[in-house]
Amino acid sequence: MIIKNIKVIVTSPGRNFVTLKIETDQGIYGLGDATLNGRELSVVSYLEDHVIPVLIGRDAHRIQDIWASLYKGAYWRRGPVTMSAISAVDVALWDIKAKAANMPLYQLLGGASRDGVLVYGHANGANIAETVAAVGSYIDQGYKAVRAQSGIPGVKGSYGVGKGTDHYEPADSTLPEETVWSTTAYLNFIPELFETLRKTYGNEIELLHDVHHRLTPNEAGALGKALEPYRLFWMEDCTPAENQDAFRLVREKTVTPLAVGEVFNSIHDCRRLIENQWIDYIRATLVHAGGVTHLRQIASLAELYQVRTGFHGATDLSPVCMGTALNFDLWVPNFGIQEYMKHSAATDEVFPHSYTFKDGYMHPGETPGHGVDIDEELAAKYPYEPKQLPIARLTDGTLWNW
Ligand code: KDG
Ligand code: MG
Repeated sequence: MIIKNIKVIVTSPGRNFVTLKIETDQGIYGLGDATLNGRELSVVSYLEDHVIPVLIGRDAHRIQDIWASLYKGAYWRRGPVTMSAISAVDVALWDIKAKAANMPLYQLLGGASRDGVLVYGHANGANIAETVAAVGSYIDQGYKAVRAQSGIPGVKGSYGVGKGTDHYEPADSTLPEETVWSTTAYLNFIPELFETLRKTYGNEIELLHDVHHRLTPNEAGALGKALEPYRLFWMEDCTPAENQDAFRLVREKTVTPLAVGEVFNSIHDCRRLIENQWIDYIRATLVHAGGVTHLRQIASLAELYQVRTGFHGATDLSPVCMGTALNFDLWVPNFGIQEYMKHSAATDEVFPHSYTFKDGYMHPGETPGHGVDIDEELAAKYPYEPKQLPIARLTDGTLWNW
């Protein structure tokens, strides 16, 4: 099956998405997500200028060889732009292979290991009362796991808190919005949020929290310890992970489960974290960490060390990524949980899909491939809108980790 034509489709139905469409001589096409939030057009250029020309005429079935030639053949390995481009090609090729086999991708990977994919939703509010109410509304919708984020008194633009009644969408300004960070205010506040949540909803609901890289390892260890009575499912991105050894320091101080990896793009970003069992969940995703081919390698390494998957699934990852992730999740032996932030109605219309949600679990559906399509005519009605993610400064003006 020969690759005949490849398109990069940029659309912004409420937020920007980059989609790769690979067409073959047999009429089968595949879609891959190439969205890198706030840096979308750099991936478009990487694909159009450097990747597409070398793929035309290649055998679409040779996924492994194409992966290796894009990874090794560029000489410049890894990095979010390169790996997002490789991921998009890889996912589109797996979509094609599964369509050619006339089976949903999860069947091609080895079949279902479970009946449904446990997902967690995003609850947030300007204060504890609002966040508690938001968690309640997820429980009412059937969710078994909910991430809770709250505005912190005295901290302008706390991470994870929506504006007004809108869902939280961090990349909402042309130039980076400046937010403020106070570790002291945060550490003084957060235990009370989870204490209130446990008092209100009991112990059965799984609760998650994203620190979004803001703490030092020592502070993260202290927070994990303070949260132990509230039995979190995980504490996410508690400290930056460029230095993987930082997690050893956190691990020594707390038994609160640790999740990390949404910004990782390679197995080399998490090898030490996994081999040393410093983390419990790996969050690297199909869209940024090399597609199905590379994530399979990461998940297999993790399985050896009882580290489970917990893929990133924010709204800046398109439905194409979501559909592929759900196929992967249904199969992967060491599955933990999948993040699920509902896309807008406009996004769902541009990307018709077969995945469904019921009673806290999702299923990718039985459509051959990953089960997600694109309405190109509709997509063309939503032109690209330049948007960047915020930055965070300490109260004295020092630039911090957002
Ligand atoms: O593009 C950045 C977002 O995807 C990120 O801020 C969301 O941390 C996030 C999460 O856990 O979904
Ligand atoms: Mg996160």
